[in-house]
Amino acid sequence: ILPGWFSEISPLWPGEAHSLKVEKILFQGKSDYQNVMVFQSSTYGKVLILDGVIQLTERDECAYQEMITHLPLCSIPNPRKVLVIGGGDGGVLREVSRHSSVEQIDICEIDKMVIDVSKQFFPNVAIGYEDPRVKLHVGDGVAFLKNVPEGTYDAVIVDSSDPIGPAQELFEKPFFESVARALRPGGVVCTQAESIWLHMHIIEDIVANCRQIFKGSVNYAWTTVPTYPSGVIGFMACSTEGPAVDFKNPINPIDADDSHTKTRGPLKFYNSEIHSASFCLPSFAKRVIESK
Ligand code: AAT
Repeated sequence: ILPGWFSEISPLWPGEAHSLKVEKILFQGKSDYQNVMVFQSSTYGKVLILDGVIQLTERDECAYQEMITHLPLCSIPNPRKVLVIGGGDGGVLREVSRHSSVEQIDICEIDKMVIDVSKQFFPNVAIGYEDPRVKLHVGDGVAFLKNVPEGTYDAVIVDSSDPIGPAQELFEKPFFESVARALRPGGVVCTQAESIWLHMHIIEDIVANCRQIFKGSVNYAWTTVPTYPSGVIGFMACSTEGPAVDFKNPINPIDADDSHTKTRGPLKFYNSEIHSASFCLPSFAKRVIESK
């Protein structure tokens, strides 16, 4: 490990570690759930770390937050009620609130320290909390979903950390079952689904579970995030039985109307072309995902 550099070391990506040069450590704390750190990097702006794993950097957070949000919300007409699980930094809230049809945005984040730290160090991300439609619940997403009445949401976005630590259950079958229950017929879910370069075994399990549970459609999409392990990260985009959802051909474009850019700034990454393209898979991944 180089002095003055942060290296992201984890058993989830053995034998490799992406490093960022640290200018200054801005925050270090230990919450009830995880170690929380913020540092100023030389080339990616401020960086948020949980248990030694990069959650976001100011420079490339757009590529993740915009995609995990607009892939589901641009695929259905007039999303009204949206639930975010995880996502305590507020970036997904910022993106959901760009949609004028949305009336209610619930978020369930387990760790209050992530919320407070984001508000202190990442104002352009935590700006998501300023929207009056947002209702914050601090708690475990698994427990929260158990108490949601059946058919409540048009969309659920699972912005979760990796399956070691508090997010482990967010990758398991009972959790996906309660997501499906919480969605209306033809409702959509988009979950963080790891990297095709590193985690095909995790992805295989998620896809197999989702095919059993989501009777509408089950799709894998991906995006590039230079500071995430292997530089790419994927999403499971699924719909429940009901009105058909064709994720690959978005019917609710956000690009045209720009009133949402006034306080939040313009979209930096997402557009309709990249939406459709994100479902195209390299052959090695396509073989595995389509065979499940
Ligand atoms: N927005 C991009 C950053 C994340 S954050 C993931 C969030 O999920 C964290 O704030 C974490 O505290 C929260 N979380 C973890 N487990 C739970 C749970 N059981 N219930 C509710 N919230 C939870 C994603 C980073 C991806 C990293 C890829 N390597």
